[in-house]
Amino acid sequence: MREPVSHRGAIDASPAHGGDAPVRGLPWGEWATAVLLVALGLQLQACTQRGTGEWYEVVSQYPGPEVTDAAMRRKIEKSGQPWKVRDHATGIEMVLVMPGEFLMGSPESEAGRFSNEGPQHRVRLTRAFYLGATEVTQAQWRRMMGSSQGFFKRDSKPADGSWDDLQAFLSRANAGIPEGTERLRAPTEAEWEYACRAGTTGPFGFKGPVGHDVLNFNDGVVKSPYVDGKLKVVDGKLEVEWETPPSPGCRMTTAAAGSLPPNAWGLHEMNGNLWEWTADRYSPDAYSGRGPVAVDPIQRAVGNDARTLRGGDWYRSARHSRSAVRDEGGTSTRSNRIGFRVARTL
Ligand SMILES: [Ca+2]
Repeated sequence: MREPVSHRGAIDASPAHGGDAPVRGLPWGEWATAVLLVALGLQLQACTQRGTGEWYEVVSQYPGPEVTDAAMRRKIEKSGQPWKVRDHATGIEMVLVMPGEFLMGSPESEAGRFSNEGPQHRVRLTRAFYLGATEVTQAQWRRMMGSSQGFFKRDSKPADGSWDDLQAFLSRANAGIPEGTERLRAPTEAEWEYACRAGTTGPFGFKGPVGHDVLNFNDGVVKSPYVDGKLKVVDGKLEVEWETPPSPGCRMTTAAAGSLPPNAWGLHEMNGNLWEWTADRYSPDAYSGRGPVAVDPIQRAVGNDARTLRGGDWYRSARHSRSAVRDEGGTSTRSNRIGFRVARTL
């Protein structure tokens, strides 16, 4: 806005200039007109970008204080891309994850490890992407689908459902955006674990001890999920028959989206709460033979191939909510323990 003079040539070519008599009549008219037209031009340019190119509105240009990983902060600020955005169609808030490398899978020394978590190997992700700051909520689900979908009903809680349900949701969210261009999608398994770890190398994406204040999990032992032969929800929580009751603070229900502390990249409830669908076909030995560095790895899925689930859930022990844990789900599998998180490449 301080450079109108350098744009005088462009103003002379503008048909608007000659018709702007009141401004031209002033001694400083040329200068004022230049300012006006440059301002109008900038506004027009901004409108064009919003109208045709942008699928989001900016929530926060710069990383919030919750992004405690200094390296990721620097990458985001250097990129010039907004850190947190809100997808126009769904209302989902998403945070920017910049490219980088990490060790995927768990080391053999990790307590509670399952064999399908290895071999641990280096992965390089070459493209920045936006990832839902939380699991998809029931309010966001209803906005797209017209009806709620969640076993523990509340707008602020995550929706649950199958891979096929997610495809229906994405189909509506991406209406009008051509296939073959960037659209909302499920994250790849590698993207999911990279974002869950957020620079950490331990069992969980958060630091400090495992507790109900940082992870939604169940540290009791369930004898049966049924009471009197059926699932019983009281005050929004599942009542079960216990073999061993859990410690105080155990929820036995989903936590509201974003209610637990974020990881170092600003993502909530990656570990625990609900399992999340990823785009990869499930293969227990997916990591074998990936070489020294796997670049943007994905197990391509076709049709009804079982997909890989990540993150664990409110019903199982913390062991099942570790960052490296991998499970599988058939595409039509619905469960009150499986939800959704969406991604989109820039
Ligand atoms: Ca989760």
